[in-house]
Amino acid sequence: MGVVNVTPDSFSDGGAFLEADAAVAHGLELVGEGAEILDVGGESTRPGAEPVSEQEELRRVEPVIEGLASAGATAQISIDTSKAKVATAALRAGASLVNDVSALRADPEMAGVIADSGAACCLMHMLGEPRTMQRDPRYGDVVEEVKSFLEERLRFAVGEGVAEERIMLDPGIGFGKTVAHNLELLRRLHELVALGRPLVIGTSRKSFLGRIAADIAGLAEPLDAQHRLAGTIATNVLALERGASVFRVHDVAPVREALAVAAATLGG
Ligand code: PMM
Repeated sequence: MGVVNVTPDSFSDGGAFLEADAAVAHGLELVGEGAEILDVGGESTRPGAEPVSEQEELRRVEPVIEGLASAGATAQISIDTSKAKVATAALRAGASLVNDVSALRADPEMAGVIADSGAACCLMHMLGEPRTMQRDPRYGDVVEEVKSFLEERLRFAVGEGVAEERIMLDPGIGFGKTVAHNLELLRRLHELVALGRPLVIGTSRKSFLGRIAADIAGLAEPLDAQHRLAGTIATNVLALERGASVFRVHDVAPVREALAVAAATLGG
């Protein structure tokens, strides 16, 4: 799964057209690198990020999805949103997967939109909300808590009419988790695979990777996002070995190559 973020911090210059154009070109490039899913998002969920209005999110993502669909992108298009109206417009424009980081908790209409459209969905664990989630997150047993949350959300979605075979689950790496929580989730990922649905994993360029790399280099500040590829590859390979099946990344080509080598080595 290649990430296509249409947020001002990723495409800072130009008006709506330039922004959309650049995002479409980037998405097509990721397909060329082997992405089988493109995850288009118009609202940043980074720690501390402020929410974006529905109109603004729509303005950002709709032309990008239309552009990807009309360019004949061979990848499945995913919409990364927690808003039912944005999901509805995205599905109309050509998306067929809803990646909801709130796992159907943010918008009471979301489950119905997914159920009625027959789209696939990804339900992700998050403790708190993006603005505050990294302020001292605490768990008893992080894996057990994430697992029971995902189990409950899976049951809820099925109860609302979403077909179980179209649901994927995601532990939400970095969403209300310390470095130690993220590492424990990755180490014990097979316990989440036991829920019986495909697991999505999103470690790409996340800050815990920059912190670990800074520690070994003796630096006080985490390495920046451009210098987290080695950690991204390491964690995705480990996630593959522990049973994950969808890998949400910014750097499709190197991760895909690493996963192909790892899969060949594992005999898959
Ligand atoms: N991470 C981000 C955004 N959306 N969706 C899923 N399913 N899983 C994730 O881990 C995830 C996500 C934040 O990353 P970005 O700001 O680099 O897109």
